[in-house]
Amino acid sequence: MQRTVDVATSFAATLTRVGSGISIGALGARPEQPLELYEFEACPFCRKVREALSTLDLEARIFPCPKGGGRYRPEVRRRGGKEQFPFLVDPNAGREMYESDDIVRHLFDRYGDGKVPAWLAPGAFSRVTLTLASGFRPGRGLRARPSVAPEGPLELWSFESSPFCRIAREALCELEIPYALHNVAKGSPGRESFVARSGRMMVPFLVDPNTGTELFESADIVRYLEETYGAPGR
Ligand SMILES: N[C@@H](CCC(=O)N[C@@H](CS)C(=O)NCC(=O)O)C(=O)O
Repeated sequence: MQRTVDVATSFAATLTRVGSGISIGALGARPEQPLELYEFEACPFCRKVREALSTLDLEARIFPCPKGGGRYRPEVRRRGGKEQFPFLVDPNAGREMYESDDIVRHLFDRYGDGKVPAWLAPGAFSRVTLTLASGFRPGRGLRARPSVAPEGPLELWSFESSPFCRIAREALCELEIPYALHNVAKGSPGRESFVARSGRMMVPFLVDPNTGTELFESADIVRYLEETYGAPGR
């Protein structure tokens, strides 16, 4: 029952955002070095940037910064001067940026065709629906929970609007686990190599090089993350 509610509310969040991030748009130049995004899953402004990454078929190194988190928040404060999220580092452009609208504009200018889709543009529609989407997932991907840091980053194949990928990302976020995010939205040129790598076109797909684990299925991924990196009572 709990799982049904979980999937249904995640699906509702996707519908609220009219599926933004389900498929790719016009792609421009590709970054030579990976983008870095400091964010947390529940933050509506971070959601907007993740939707842009998915639409533009961009990979990113994700550094989860849930409220109360001590693993990556200090880095954002050190680099940018304040704890505000999202915070994007684009080494290709020599930019370190706050403000979701500026980040989205930068991403579409540099890695798209320069046109920000209407549902990602500044304004009431995106503000209200992004906030509503977070409202369907109260408390999920919001606060840090005790965890053990992995030795190295994990890898997640995902796309932003998948209800199941969201469930996996929320757990990664709350446990402050860094990961390489491979976006494979519909139409992504990366799908072919993903299928060659994983054996089938299904996301989320988690790889943990620290333990040699590879998993499909959001429920299994959440269980694995809790058992491996969750630290109850710490
Ligand atoms: N105008 C900013 C607003 C960003 C913002 O308010 N982010 C919130 C999270 S949703 C934040 O950083 N809060 C501080 C915190 O979480 O400590 C944007 O669009 O990026």
